[in-house]
Amino acid sequence: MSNLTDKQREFHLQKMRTRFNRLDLNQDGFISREDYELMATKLQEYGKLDEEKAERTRNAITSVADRMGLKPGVKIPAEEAAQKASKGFLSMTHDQQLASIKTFYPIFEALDLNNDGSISLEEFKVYFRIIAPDLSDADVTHTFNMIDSDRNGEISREEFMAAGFDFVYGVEETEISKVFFGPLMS
Ligand SMILES: [Ca+2]
Ligand SMILES: [Ca+2]
Ligand SMILES: [Ca+2]
Repeated sequence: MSNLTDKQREFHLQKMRTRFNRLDLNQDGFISREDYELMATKLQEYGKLDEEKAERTRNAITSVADRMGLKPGVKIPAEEAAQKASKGFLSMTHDQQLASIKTFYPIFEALDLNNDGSISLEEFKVYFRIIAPDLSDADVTHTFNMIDSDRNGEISREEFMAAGFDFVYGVEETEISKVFFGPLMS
């Protein structure tokens, strides 16, 4: 992806900024393991998970932190994380991008609170209450509807992967890209 315009690169960076701003759950300006642990704790609490699911969720979420090299004590400024992620994702070949899709699986598993294979609106609201507590119900529902591309009221694994793929790798200003992590931040 070397022939991208400045506008496309800037749009992609804006998405990554939004992503890390949302994932900086303790809002200290840094991305660290603590943010991911807080995510697991809040999913357990808000999602009223039983012990087994809570444990699986924590493992899934911390595997994401592990993949990012976030060992205990490591802190990356959110802006640096966004710049690095944008550069890294945009320099991958299409085959590398497709192969990396499986890294989204643990997130999907974690958001499917009742393990029925899809994410309901209620489950999605639990997640957004954690990453974007400032958003209105209507905004969250809009994001949900954008990801639920066949509009059957449930987000399937395939729909989640497709939306995540557009958000993480896409450079076009699609609506899904603009709302996947809530409205874009600059
Ligand atoms: Ca943080
Ligand atoms: Ca579910
Ligand atoms: Ca659907």
